Amino acid sequence: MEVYLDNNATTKVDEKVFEEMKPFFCEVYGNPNSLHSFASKSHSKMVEALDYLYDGIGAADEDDIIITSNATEANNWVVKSVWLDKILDGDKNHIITSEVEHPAITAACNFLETKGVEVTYLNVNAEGVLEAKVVEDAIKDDTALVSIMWANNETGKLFPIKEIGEICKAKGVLFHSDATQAIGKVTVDVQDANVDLMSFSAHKFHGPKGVGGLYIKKGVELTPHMHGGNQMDGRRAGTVDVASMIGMGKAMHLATNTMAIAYEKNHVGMLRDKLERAILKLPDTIVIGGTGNRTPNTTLISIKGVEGESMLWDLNQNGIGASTGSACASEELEANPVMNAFGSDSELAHTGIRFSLSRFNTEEQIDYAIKHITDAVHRLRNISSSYAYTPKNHHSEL
Ligand code: C6P
Repeated sequence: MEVYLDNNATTKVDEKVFEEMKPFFCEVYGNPNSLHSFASKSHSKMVEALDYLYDGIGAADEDDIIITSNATEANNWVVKSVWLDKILDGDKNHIITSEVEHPAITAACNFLETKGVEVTYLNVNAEGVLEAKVVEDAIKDDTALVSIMWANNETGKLFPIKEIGEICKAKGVLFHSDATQAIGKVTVDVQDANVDLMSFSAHKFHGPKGVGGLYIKKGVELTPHMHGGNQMDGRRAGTVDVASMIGMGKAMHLATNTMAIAYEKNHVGMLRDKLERAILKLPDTIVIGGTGNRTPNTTLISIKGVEGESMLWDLNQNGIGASTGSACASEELEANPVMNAFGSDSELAHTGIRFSLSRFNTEEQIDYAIKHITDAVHRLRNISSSYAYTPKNHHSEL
């Protein structure tokens, strides 16, 4: 059996999404900006896709959603545009973010630091959550941007976006949220949350890879990301990837609708909890950051005495795909910043395994995964030099 439990890295494209995209390669291929019927067929389907995107994130008609290649591009655009508009061409010099953002934010901020910009990387609390008050206290007169993720990719922890949005609005500071791991898992409503800018990637919610978007609230000025033609209101010039955009629209429609069906009826949460409960029955296991306030599909578990990489290898032998953290840091041997945010316990950082589910996982798959995870823990602890079995921790359910 194959069990894919790495859906925070990427998801399977929904067949319905793929079907929707297919005609736009070889049959309907007109440039949507041309003035003939080959073009208008693409164009009308793109309008439908945009409508799905607006509905899915609760955007107002007068707001903008600009198609990008992914969330990384959208995040970089925000950070660098703020530098150009508000720092180089303005009187601000300070950006606030958190220590647990994706590198698409932190690396862009690190780059700005080399240009003399002051960046504050806020700490999360013991549960891995950023408190809104901490953001409020960090805002200064010269703060140009607050960028805080909606949900963390490794722990699944949800951040108080609405409260932070209200604080930023009251203080007149631009507020961006990276919602890459929230869309399709929890309700995301940009108006209710008072966000000015929000990034997302289609492949995290069963859409294609290589396409994403940036929500821009009406009235928010950003230097165009690409200068050129007048596609995307001149904010990101270049012929858009029509098939991918249409796929992303359909995926958003299904994810936000399916959320009502699968997530709200708690199919995904129920399976995640079953998996988690079974692992936690093993001695010396903990959920990093605890079980409160998370996306329903994610759990980050530390299994004492079991090196994360060895566990992944063992599971992979049995057709189970999981990860030790975010996919883009998986070749680095150092403990990543999210794990480090929980303190200096390097064992915790090296024994963390992330399981992230999707609406396509079944109970049969989870039962299979539980069996193989349990076996793997037993095997790896037996050969571990750092984990000594005692009568207390050598439970019979192993
Ligand atoms: N996180 C993970 O395994 P792209 O690659 O641009 O589609 O998505 C980047 C990105 C941005 N923000 C957040 C919160 C993310 O989780 C990701 C992707 C994957 O956790 C791959 S590193």
